Amino acid sequence: MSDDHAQTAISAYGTEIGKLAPTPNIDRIAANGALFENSYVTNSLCGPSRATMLTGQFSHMHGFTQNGQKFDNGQWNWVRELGQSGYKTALFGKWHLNYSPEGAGIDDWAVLDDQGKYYNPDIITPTGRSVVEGYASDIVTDYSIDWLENNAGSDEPFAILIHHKAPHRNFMPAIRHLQKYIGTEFPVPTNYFDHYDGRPAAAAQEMNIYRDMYEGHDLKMTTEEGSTELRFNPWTDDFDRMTQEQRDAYFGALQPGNDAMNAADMSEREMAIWKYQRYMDEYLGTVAAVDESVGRVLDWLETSGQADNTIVVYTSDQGFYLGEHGWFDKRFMYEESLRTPLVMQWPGHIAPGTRVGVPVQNVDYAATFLDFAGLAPRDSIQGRSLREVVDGHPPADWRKDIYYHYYEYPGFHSVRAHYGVKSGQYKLMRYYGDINQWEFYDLETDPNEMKNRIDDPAVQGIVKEMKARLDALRTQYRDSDGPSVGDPLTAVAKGKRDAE
Ligand code: SGN
Ligand code: CA
Repeated sequence: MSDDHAQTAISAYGTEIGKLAPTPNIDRIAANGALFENSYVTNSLCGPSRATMLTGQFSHMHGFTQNGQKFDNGQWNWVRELGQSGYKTALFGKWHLNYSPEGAGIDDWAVLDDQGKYYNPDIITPTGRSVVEGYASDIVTDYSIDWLENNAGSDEPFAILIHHKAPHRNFMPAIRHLQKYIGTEFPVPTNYFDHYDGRPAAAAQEMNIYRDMYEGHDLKMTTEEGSTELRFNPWTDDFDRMTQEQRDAYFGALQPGNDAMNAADMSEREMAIWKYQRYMDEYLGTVAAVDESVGRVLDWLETSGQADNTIVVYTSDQGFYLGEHGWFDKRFMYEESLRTPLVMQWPGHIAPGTRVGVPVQNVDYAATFLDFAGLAPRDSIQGRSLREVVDGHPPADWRKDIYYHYYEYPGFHSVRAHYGVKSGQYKLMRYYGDINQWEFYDLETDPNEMKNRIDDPAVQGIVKEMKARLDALRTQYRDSDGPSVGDPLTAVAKGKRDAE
């Protein structure tokens, strides 16, 4: 698993970016097995997603609705269950549900501290914390291969979770990948200069590339030609912890681009596009190391003889914006962050080249792993096993609708709380709190979600039907957080009611 990896940045998904920045090793999994064309999260944020994958429950059930909360490591999770059934279990990389996975029932672990650092990260193990010199994605892979060497070579079953920090902010590639995409022109999304008409919550966000990205910390822009001084860089630790050699190599590679940018007399629009290109160079540079990591693990499985009897899954904790609507980050129920990559191989069980079209969600993983391991299903799980789905015979009553609920507001990037339903080509969303607003999209005619048609008389029939579906999903999944679907609460009325 990676952190914040957009589907659009994986070549197996057939995207324009994928053509310019291919991911051959992630694609190997898709070629050996299945690619899920409609794979979604339930709450597009790190902690809640991870808790959902572990427990098979929506955020309101496992209780971890927003980052920064403390996940109860004692609750049921599929990794512990596999451990109790004779599997050796391990976790390397980002946990982010708590300080450490202590108590979650995982045999061996070494995790990054919180979000983790790209260079020379702090690593926490059961015996304490230390700084490990090197690049995070390589370190996580080294630990993982080492563990596999020592634990996975025999006939005993194992489960390993390899959780990269990349490509999460602040997007720092390994030295060897710094030049990889410099000079590549990435296609600027058609809605990069979105004005958010009719979408007040989209207008109120703080995750715009050309307005909110930190010019020093995120984009590594210098103050003037010839200078190495960074522009706005509120958290210096990411760069300060690098060795002099790493820093020289890193900033040396970016200096020509920075100098040219400072020397040029760019309009605001040209600068916004320059920032987009720099963002892509850096983000996709970090993806390159993740892809190499996947390749190393697949190679290990193949050469050790374990590949034929091992299920390999690649996913992310959510999707990400690569300039669509002008954004980075995630959180919104719009497509780019609602979608998450999912590919899976299991030789002899999943036919090579399988494409799964039905909607699946990360709430399905726990049920799937129990089922694949031959363990009994569990009542507390709200998702469903993907076994028949990957076999190409989804059960007749497979879900048609997916349910989504985002909570973290006030919070980083100022995305209002909202819930919603996606059903085929239609999407209905409701923001609640200080912005109270419904949105409705027909993705067939408006795939970029630019035209909120909630008040369009022509679609009132389907809006009504979608509201009923949303209401049914909230009942089915037992979500009573936020206003009920029938509650006509407006921002003003709510303020009044709170005052009473
Ligand atoms: C950090 C990032 C945010 C990001 C959150 C959540 N800022 O706070 O941009 O939205 O993590 O990300 S940073 O400059 O400190 O990196 S998540 O993947 O953990 O949910
Ligand atoms: Ca994330």
